Amino acid sequence: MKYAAIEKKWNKLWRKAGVFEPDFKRAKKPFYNLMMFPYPSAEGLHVGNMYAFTGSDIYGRFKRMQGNDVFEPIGLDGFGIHSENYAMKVGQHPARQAKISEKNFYRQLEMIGNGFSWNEKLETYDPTYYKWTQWIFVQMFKHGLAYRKKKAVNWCPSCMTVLADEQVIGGECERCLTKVINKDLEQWFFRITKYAEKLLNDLEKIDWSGKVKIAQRNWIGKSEGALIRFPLVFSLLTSDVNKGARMGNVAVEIFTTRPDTLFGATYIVLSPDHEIIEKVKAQISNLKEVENYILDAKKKTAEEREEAMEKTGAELKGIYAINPANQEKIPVWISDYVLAGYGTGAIMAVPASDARDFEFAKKFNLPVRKVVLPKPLFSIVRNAEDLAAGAKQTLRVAGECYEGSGELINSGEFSSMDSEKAKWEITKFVGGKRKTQYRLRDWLISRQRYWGPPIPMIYCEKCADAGKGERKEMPGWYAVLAKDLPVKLPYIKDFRPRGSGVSPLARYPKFFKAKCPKCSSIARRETDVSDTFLDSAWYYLRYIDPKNNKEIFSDKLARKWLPVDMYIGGAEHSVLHLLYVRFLAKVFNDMKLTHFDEPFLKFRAHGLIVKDGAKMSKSKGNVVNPDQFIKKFGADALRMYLMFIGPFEEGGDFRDQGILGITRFLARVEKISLKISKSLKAGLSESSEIFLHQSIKKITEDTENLRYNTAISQLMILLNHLEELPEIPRKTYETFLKLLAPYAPYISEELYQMFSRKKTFGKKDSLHLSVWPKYNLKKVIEESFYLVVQVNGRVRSTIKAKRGISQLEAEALAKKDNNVLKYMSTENLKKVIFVPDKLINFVL
Ligand code: ANZ
Ligand code: ZN
Repeated sequence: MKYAAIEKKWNKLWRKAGVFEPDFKRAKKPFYNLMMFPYPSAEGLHVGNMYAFTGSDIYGRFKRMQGNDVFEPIGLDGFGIHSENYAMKVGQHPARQAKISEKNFYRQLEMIGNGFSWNEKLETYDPTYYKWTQWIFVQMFKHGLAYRKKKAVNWCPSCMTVLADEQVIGGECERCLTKVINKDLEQWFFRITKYAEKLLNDLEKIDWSGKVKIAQRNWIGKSEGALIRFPLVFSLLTSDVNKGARMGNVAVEIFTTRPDTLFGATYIVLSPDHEIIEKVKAQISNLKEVENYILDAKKKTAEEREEAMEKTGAELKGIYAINPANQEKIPVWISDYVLAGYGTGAIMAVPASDARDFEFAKKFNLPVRKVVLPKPLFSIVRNAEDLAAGAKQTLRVAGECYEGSGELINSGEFSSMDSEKAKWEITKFVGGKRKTQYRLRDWLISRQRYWGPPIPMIYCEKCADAGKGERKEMPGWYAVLAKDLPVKLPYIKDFRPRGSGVSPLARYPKFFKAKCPKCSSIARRETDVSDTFLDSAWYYLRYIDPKNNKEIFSDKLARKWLPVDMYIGGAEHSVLHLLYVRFLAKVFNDMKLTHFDEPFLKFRAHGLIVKDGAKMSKSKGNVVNPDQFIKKFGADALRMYLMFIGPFEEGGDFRDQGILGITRFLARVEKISLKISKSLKAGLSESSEIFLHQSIKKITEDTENLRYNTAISQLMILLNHLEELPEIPRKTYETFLKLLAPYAPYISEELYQMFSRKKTFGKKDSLHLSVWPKYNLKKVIEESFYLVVQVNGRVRSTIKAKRGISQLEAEALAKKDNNVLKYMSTENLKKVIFVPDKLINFVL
């Protein structure tokens, strides 16, 4: 077969007939099959992209043949740093490079044989798209979910922009692997933390890959604890150092998950960034040392601080805190193991119950007071081993710190209380507050780069001075009016970032000079652009109505097509994209824009492809370009090979020679078409019929569960079987092609159309809209079995018999068997033992 010619022909015919275009308004069984759209920044679609797309497409084709109106859109996530960095690398302007990449990507995406609905394609850098990205920003602002704040942010010195926490992996920029540093900048944030609890709880109601749910749960990081105030005293104010003097109302609030250990708090520790340090500066007797420590700490990233081998710190001499449980005066330290951005940025240290505090106390010679003892060990001792373990534990408890729960000691009136119970009683006793804390941070949305949607905001200094603004918490700020959207990204020559902390757009007065929407004085447009993750956080909504220029999408279509039925993509997006999409879906639901609050009912993460056992990378030069393989072997062969090398959700190892097995298989599929019976009435033998139905069942179930590799194995076994038949009924061959269709869409269509007498090809004629084969359950269950016949317990024969036969029938069958007859005479038969559907034993 001439693969290239066939593929070209079918791409054309399918598109012309609209085989993969659902009828948006009239569809009866809408099924939204979505795959994460690619960012077209690199040299082109690589085999990893294709792997994911093929797996998603097989599912879509399968669902389509099962009678669903499948919608499988495609587009490009072409705004953002990935694309911009690539453009800079190849010395091209991002806007021009986008057009080049777009062409190349769409060419490749058409080649891989996916049933895309091309009419609905979209690109995030298209002004008709980002008009709505900006519109979303405006809605976020109007609903109080977008705000500005000065913050020490992650700064990538190489990309010269800020990064969201999610984009920093192990202290490095997720894109360029440069070490990330801290920088204080005014930034826009989206208030995702407001949705932390919902994002966490609703994980229960969606059918997603387990590892992604776990990653999201950890990322959100819920902790239940208490806020407790430690008043500060200041020793320089009084001659009696031991007494100290209260400094008005100055107190440090700490967050703890273990208020039960409060009596064991022997010092407190502040993050070096804690704001109270500035306020009490005058009272610190070793200020120089403290300031040096703070300077050093500022240079480190959060990651470095957390992973530091040895604890460091400085005491704020002259200042003490009062432990509110026992009124004890305890030292105040600063240390970078306490993070600024978590809890209150201050902790009470309980070295006897917390390993990090213990380490710190050991190093700086601070007191350790045990307040929790494990519940009496003897009660659980059952054997020598337990006893030994118990003894060991007791020793360790005595020597070091014990982090578990148990019984309180040294805790005043709470001594001997159960520590779990004491948690909230002690909190109450000292006037603390219960507090639920999340690890999740607000989403940093602004980027000081060029290639993105300009943030549609205007700042008016005059209004700001007058305390006026669209939202009272942000004087001077106004959203761009809906009629003025989109704020077009201008074509500027000098688009490169300079690392000055401002966007390249800030160098273009023509862009940023604006009129205040309120007072009409000269105002300044925001020059930052929004994070690419905003572009991709809502694209699935636009796909259903991409040409709508009156609204973001039609509600009617949304009710018909959304939420997405099946979403497939990489697990690396667990906490970035996949969390942002869920967040916005919830916001839209609250704004009454949509009728659902989870965007994807089902999500499956695909595995990764490696090359000869190693990760594919440009530096190793082992990146597989699908183009060459498609040219040489055809798209069908590459699709099937990719799906065959391992379970789709686990990935596999790409070996150049591996594809040959598949090409031979496809050639044999073609070859057996010569054996199709002339007579239309020809049928299969009973046993072949059974085998066919078993195969349909297995391929159906495997495909539904994305076990494509084993479905392909079954196709191969079925082909072997058909090859052995003298003749193949036409219907059987058609069934085979239908089972093959999702996997090898071109060849199966070509062979299927052999039977067509029509001159023109219409939508209804396509194999891909034919009905997926059904299996007959009765046939699937084997109807016969092998009856084991014994004489005096020894096997003398096995005879094929019908399932469910009676003892008498089995006896009759056995007595016809010559070998059995040789060993028995009916006269001295004492007993017959019969096990239905298994065995018969004649005892003589
Ligand atoms: C006293 C204590 C005693 C604590 C004890 C733990 C064990 P999770 O579960 O992660 O929420 N902590 C609070 N704020 C912190 C910050 N900004 N930087 C570093 N550590 C901080 O952890 C909560 C616990 O982590 C809190 O409870 C606090 O230490 C510490 F036996 O308070 B704990
Ligand atoms: Zn104004």
